[in-house]
Amino acid sequence: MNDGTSDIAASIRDKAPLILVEIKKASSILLHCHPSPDPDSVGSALAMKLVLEKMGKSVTVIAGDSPIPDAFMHFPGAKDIIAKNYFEIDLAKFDLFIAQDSGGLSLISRKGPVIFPPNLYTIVIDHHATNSGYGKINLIEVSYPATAQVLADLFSVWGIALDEGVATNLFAGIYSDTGGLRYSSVTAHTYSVMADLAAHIHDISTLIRKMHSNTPGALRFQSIALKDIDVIGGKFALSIVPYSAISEYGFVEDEISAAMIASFMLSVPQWIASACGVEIEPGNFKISFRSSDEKLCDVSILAAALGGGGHKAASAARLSMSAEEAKKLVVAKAKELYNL
Ligand SMILES: [Mn+2]
Repeated sequence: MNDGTSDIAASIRDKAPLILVEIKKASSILLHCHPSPDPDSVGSALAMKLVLEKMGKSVTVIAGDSPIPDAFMHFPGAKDIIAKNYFEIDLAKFDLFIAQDSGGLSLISRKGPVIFPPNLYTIVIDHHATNSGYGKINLIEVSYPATAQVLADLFSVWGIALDEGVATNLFAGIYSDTGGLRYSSVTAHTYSVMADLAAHIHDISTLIRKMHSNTPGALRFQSIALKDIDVIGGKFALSIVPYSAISEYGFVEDEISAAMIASFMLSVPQWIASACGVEIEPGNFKISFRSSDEKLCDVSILAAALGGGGHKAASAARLSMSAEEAKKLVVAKAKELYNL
């Protein structure tokens, strides 16, 4: 009989006891959210916080470089997140830092060079293939679609009894990082984990409805981003949103999700990959890439070619140039890398 735990990745079984030893030694633990946090970042931080507090630890979650979007404030424990970045806290107060869902030091902060003081033992828990392994212990399971799924299995190996707070945060993280269980990184094991989590959530439909919520501003942004789509070789959809559109409508950060647009464009079956670039400030683009078929089109290669990184099906980069140059560059690189 498959009890659902036999599919837990070997890396998690191997590292779980080592991580637990370090947690038991620690008294004050720091967690963070990555810049432009998504539900996997926030949900993983909050789930870990709730579990560590049950172990009697003092835990601080910092928001990091970006504010926590209002849309995530319903995550259990979200109100306790401290609105500070890595450079605004006294690192001497902590003896353990668990960096989650962050492939590199720039995902801890972009406000300066991230250095871990000697008092701060660092554990990395992540699922990004591009993770350099910058911790003393690195639990990086690249076959998993979300850090929250790594945590769900880690907690299961530790024998932690789930409660609604932990389950809700992990469910939100996995649901979001899989595009609502749509991406190819989703396995039967993911569904098994989600079923376990769902069993502890009393109103699952309300949670899912909240995960799909919009604001009027976000809808307006979507209409603008979807207005002019370039399709390269009939397969690769590209939307570039210039700063003029952002400033004209006065969009706020939560409303302008390049990742959301890139994912949404894949609802057209012929478009197997997509990119959305948003000029968040003049000459500065945040660009997200998505692929519905990572064998035909691995978008981590394109992101890497543009100085970014991520997964085969979901990646991102930053570009410093004009909207015209950004469009030209992405078109040229996509044509070159994918023979479009
Ligand atoms: Mn993630």
